[in-house]
Amino acid sequence: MLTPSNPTTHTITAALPYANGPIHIGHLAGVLIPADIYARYLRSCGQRVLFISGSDEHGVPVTIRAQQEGLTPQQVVDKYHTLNKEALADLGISLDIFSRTSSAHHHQTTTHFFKTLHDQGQLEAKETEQYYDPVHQQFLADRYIRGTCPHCGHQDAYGDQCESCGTALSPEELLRPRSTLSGAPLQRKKTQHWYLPLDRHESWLKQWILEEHREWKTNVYGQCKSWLEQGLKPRAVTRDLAWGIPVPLPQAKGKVLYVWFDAPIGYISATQAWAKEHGEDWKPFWQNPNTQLVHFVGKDNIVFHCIIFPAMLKAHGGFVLPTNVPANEFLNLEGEKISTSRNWAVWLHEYLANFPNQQDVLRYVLCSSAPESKDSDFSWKDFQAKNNNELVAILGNFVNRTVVLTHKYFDGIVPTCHTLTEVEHTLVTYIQKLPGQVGQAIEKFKFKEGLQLCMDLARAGNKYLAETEPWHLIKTDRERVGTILHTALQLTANLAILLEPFLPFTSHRLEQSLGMPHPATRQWPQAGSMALVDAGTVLAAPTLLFEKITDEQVEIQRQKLYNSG
Ligand code: B3M
Ligand code: ZN
Repeated sequence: MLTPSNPTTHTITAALPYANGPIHIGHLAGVLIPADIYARYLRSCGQRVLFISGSDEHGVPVTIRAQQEGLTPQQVVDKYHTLNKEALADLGISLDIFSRTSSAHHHQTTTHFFKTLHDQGQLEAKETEQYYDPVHQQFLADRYIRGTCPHCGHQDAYGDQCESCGTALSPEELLRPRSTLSGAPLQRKKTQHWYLPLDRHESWLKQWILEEHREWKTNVYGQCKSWLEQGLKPRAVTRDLAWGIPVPLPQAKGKVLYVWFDAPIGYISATQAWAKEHGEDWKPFWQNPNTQLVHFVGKDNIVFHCIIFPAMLKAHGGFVLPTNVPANEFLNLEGEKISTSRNWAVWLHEYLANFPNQQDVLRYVLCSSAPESKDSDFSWKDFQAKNNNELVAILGNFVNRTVVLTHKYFDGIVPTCHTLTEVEHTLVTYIQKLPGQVGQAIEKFKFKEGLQLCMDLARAGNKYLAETEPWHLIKTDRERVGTILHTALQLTANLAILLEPFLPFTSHRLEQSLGMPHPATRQWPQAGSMALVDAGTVLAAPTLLFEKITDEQVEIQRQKLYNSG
């Protein structure tokens, strides 16, 4: 387990959501919530953590949205950046910075990065034929080209990726390519671009990933292996497009850097922006060989974070490479793929408005059904069931009974612990091991398992109360009841620490009701103890941690979804 005595620097990144729409539950379950759990846990262990994300503001998804909404690309990204930044803060995603790639600083950092690669001979210029829309008189970005996926036959695959099977594509691979702007048959026309020669990086990438990172998640390792075994080809890092960072070369007028070139550099520029604001040095987070760099991404981003960005970093020189890229699979919604463009999603800002003060319910449901090793599904019925049968009936019930009984029998003052019996000894042994077990699960990116281990503690608490029956004993053995409630309150205090990475709002409420210091961060090493709350401590008045979600509430959400999607 990580302890404060061996603090390491951890640079944790969450994939930058495109600022072409609001954040939805897919981003949360796949990327932001796992990254937040990991960051909070490491802080609780006394580690040095920088947790960064931001808006990905370039690229064709933004220009398409601008056309649809009748806005400029800048207006679109301003709108969604603000909306998403606030929503993430409301959900308790503990980012140190939520930056943006249209900032002047990001443009400078990226321009400099490109120039360095260019001047070091790490790029190749090549003239090729590209698809051109004769009606609109422009080269077509991959996303403006649609056609049939050669892998799965999906007829609406984009020029850069098939949304149905997740395969990354180039437009030339599409069968029957067509322009989405005009529908006109596409022409081929010559244009010059700059390429990152990935073929030059193939051999060290093979050694680094396939030999030295066998511990990466199987879905990630497998995807990398298949890419590497197919052989890497040069990838264009520039585009004929009006929206983006201009290519800083005199002969490249009208061209911009490819969004997937600038977006990952966004992690670096965000670090620099954070460091400047806090009077710190950014370099240890990227250039110290001991730094642990972990990228949280969805499965469609694996190749960019495991192969292309590392190749860029290596070509530039001086940067650490990711320690791990714990990518998740996809979360579906009511059995169908989430889609921003088809409006089939649960939007975070709407959830926050419809379920005020219930952030942890969403965090709980999305963590416990996260697509960690295979695609998973969110449904409103399941959301209700998990809230009512698990949060209310198990966690809330245990904490509530413990606090209410303490108020009832001891005026809300933590009673003294007297003689422990067998049942308490068993609990003590169990509790001692738990922080290590939950911690290990988190360190292995098995967040679901970690959360379930915490819920098992609440289950154990309920079982303990049911078996010892303090409500009967109170008539005959008040001292014994004191010991039972003292013990149950220690379990509750342990829950406050262990649940903090997962359910920070609940953890905070538990601390408040137990009179524990807040925040429960840097406290992981204290968990496992049965002496977290002193006898004599005055508890706050009992409040309900969770409330039942009604059938009616669920129906409203389902109607909204099915009427809009
Ligand atoms: N915006 C793609 C996505 O949201 C992209 C991630 C960039 S991370 C550098 O799937
Ligand atoms: Zn496909």
